[in-house]
Amino acid sequence: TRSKMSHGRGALIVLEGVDKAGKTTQCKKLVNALIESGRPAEIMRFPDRTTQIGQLINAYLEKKSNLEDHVVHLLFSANRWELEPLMRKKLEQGISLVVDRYAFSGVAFTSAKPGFSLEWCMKPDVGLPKPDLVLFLQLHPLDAAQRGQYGSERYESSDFQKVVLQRFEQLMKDKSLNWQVINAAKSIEDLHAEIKSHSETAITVAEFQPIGKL
Ligand code: DGP
Repeated sequence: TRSKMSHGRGALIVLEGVDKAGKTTQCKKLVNALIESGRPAEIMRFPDRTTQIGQLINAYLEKKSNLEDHVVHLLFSANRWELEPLMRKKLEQGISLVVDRYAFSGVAFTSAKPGFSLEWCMKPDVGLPKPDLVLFLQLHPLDAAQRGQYGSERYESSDFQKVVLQRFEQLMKDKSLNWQVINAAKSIEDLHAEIKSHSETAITVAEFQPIGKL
């Protein structure tokens, strides 16, 4: 494979969006395209259900266990923190990370529950590596519903997802982050082209900048 002469760090690229927006498909396509063009890249996803904490989260999402809402929130955050050293290491090695969900899902999903403020929800993730680019795959709840039934996991109902979308919209007002809102109703290939172009720019910009903190 060809290799671009790159000496700086990798970029942290996050894909966010409501369920069914196409994040996972796009993450895979993006990583493949970046590698193909000589830019080292790896995929990550949160929650990472493979760790011990991830298994607690998985059981909760599959409704095999019930956990108090604050506890769940902190477990999702702990799951990101346990991978923080690895993320930092990869970025410093010049590997760009394409991440399927991050702290913004954490805040949007928990704050969609009654009694949780955005502010409280953001606290546990403060200090995590700051994304160089957050791609928000925007999909109208009606379009999401057309992509078939939601599964049987927790949070998979259109009423809850509507509130989640509102919370994401509040988070996007934070101009200290590089949010790019992408219309996810278009074709997989068109979406991919747009995501790839934003990502290449972000990688170039991030290269010689320090890793930021949330
Ligand atoms: P996924 O594996 O991408 O389908 O995500 C699993 C579900 O968990 C999905 O409905 C979104 C939700 N989720 C992801 N991250 C968090 C988080 O940090 N906190 C909460 N409460 N929910 C989350």
